[in-house]
Amino acid sequence: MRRYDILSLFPGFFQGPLSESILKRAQQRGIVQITVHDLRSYAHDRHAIVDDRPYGGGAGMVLKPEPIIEAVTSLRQGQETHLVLLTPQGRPFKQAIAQELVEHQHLLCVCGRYEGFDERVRDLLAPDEISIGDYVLTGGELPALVLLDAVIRLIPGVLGDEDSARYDSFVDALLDFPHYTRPQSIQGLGVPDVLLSGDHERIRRWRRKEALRRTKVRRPDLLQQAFLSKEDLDLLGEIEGEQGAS
Ligand code: 9D3
Repeated sequence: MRRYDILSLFPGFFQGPLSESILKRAQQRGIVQITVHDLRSYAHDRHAIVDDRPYGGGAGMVLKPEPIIEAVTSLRQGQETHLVLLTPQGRPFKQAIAQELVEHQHLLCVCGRYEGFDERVRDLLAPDEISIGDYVLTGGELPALVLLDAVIRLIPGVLGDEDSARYDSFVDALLDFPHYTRPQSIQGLGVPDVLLSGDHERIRRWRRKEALRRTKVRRPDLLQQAFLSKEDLDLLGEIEGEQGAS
């Protein structure tokens, strides 16, 4: 069983997300154990103070190093523990990092708050520092949930067979093709004929083409990195030849 520990000043943040759907099921089935720890319980002074004013002055508070070092030392399991610090200065989270992290049996995710960590936490604990993107949040709690959601769904047995099979061939290289379900007509909008044809080879080719079209229009950066087959290049040629393809 893989273990995921979360260290946070706001343990209540996690109760909802961990008690729903796939993350809940993974815990119930004993595939993962997720435990949330209150950073404040590792502060031993009378008022359980976890933050303090920055040396050199300036706005905001800095997380004191001792509670974090104590908590990490206490929660660490030998060499097995991979320590993740969620901070805006971390390496940008990607699917490739989720695939890397799922190989660890024990992750300890430490969520920052206020202006962040005392620099000596980095010096002493050499954490894997991760950011989830270039926008400003109020702390590392939502990033920890994002990271764990992305990692846990990769564990064999967590998703249903139908879900998981779809993902092992491609590492989400392209954007998804358009999906349709019933009704066949809504407010005058129908469903592409090819999807009603029953011709599985035509459907497969159409879906691949529309995935390529979307990726080209919305995420040309992804198309640059994608491994494209001869068929993909043919389909992109067709798209190029169409009106308004640009
Ligand atoms: C406005 C304060 N910022 C001054 C440059 C620093 C700052 C400190 C702490 C900004 C945000 C935060 C809280 N964010 C996180 O702890 C965080 C985060 C994020 O904000 N965006 C993306 N990924 C992450 S991971 C942790």
